[in-house]
Amino acid sequence: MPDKPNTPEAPTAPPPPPSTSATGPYYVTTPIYYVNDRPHIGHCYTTLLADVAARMHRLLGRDVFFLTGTDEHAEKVVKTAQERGLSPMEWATQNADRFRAAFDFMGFTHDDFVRTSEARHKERASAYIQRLVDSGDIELGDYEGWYDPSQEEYVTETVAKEHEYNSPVTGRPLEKRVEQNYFFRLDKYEGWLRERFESADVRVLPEARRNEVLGRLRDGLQKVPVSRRIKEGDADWGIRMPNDPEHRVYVWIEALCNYLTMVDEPARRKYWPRPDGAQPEVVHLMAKDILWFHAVIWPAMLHALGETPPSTVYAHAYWIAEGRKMSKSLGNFIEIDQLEAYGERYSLDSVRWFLTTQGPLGATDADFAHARFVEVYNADLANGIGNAASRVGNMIAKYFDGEAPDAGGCTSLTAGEGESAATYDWASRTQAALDVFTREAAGVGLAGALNAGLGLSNDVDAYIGLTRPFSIAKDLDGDPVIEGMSNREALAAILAHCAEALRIASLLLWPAMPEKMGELWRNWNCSPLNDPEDPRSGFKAPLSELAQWGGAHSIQPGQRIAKGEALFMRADVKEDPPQAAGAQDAGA
Ligand code: ME8
Repeated sequence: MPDKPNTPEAPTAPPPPPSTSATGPYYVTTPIYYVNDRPHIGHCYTTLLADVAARMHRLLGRDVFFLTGTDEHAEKVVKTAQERGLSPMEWATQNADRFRAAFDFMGFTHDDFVRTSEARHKERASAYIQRLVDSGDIELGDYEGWYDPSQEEYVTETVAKEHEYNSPVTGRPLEKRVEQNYFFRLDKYEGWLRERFESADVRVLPEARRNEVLGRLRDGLQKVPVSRRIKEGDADWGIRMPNDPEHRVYVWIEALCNYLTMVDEPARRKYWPRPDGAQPEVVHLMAKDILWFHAVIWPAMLHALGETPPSTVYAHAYWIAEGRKMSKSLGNFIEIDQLEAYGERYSLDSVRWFLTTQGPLGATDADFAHARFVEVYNADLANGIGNAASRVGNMIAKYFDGEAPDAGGCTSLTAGEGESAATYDWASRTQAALDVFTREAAGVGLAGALNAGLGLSNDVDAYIGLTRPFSIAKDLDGDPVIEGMSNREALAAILAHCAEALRIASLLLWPAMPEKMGELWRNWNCSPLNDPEDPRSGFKAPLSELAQWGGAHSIQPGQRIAKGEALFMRADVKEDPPQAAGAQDAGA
């Protein structure tokens, strides 16, 4: 495809709002993680976001494919394996298994886990490289530059100087390297890329990150090295240049290809858009450290391959720990065993909730601080949805023998007196929450979507406070508290409203808290899953139907509502943070 001339510098207009009526397949990816590392909060966080997004879109009724995995061909894998007397593959397998185990613990529902050492990845990635050679997008040239061996990447002169010729990430010394390499002609695609960002064909989110990319584009684009000459004694690890086996494909270039290699087969091709065909949504999630590769190099590679670029590149900010940046030298990474200890004490769902709603989803870093964890746990979960569910379950048990009462056709009540009086029109309140959820999910606003669910549960709590069903129950034969209804009818209507609103809230909260909401559904006999015991069995209907007030899936009068155990016990703010079981032996 001919390249358009570069567009002149233009002020950056804000991106168009995300589509709210997205349908069709949805493909969400995480970075593939360096297999040399131990799984930590950062890896778990991005993968959790992908899991929550995948669950949200499945709930909305879309055909979802969720991919994660490990990036294995880094030089340091060879080095560490040697130090441990293992082959690179043995070492990579050990650590890839740790990632799998961590992701199982977190309850992730990825549809595939790619390891770049697998033939299915290597063969296709190699074919892409050959296509780029054939099209003239990859060519031979000399390269001299600053190489960061600890990160396996070249850094620009400006970045090298700024960090006094040390790695901007690990602080270890940079090396000057001169090599004859193959280069990808990224420079050809500057104008094309700018147009993609300006038209939001490729949405770069959040907006601060989009501005950063547009700013850097103005400095111009250079060719990108994509290979390294193999030295004598190098282990046979990685992918060779298909046209020149003396060279190995640079690990980053090959790693990016995973997003396509894993869906480049007939049954999965529907997940990658075709210029002339289906338009699924492709969402790449990552942190800001690797935005450039995903927002610039990868879309340009795809374009050169005649493929469509991803729809959304979302680069969140970082987790820090107790107010300090996490680093290897400080040894303060929150690792998976620490998250497991939190899961053990406060439930896995509370960890998922805290990370998703309090994490660095936008452009600002977020702090994992124990005191904050407990505060959020008590406010949102123990005193929030957990308490609302117990109150409603207990009252239905006590006043209606555990059978859902009949609202008698009433869907709206005005409660409270004077300034605190409020009208609760539940059909429109729940619809509004559903609209927020759907809109936020489309824009990767996962916390906003979940908070729409929490907001509904808080509404139920406030409604109970205003209508005081427990007082009405003490005076069933007294003067009507609500005009036009006996007190028994009012009590039934209020509790029916509460139960149905909480059922809808639970649907919106499920993507972050599948276990606890599954427990509530079992207690209340209202599971929307095809098989209530199998969280992967799919939903009976799309969310728009499931969450319809008074619709086919609503709580029916007479339905059993079991009290069940409290979903979340209140936590003691004075308790020390849970301790990880013990450091594991892994990583360099
Ligand atoms: O970069 N806060 O892998 P990686 C939040 N293999 N997220 C964090 C984080 C933090 N403090 N630290 C890491 C690589 N992450 C390449 C990717 S993709 C084709 C190749 C998360 O193991 C975040 O998602 O260094 C970040 O982008 C990723 O881990 C980097 O993982």
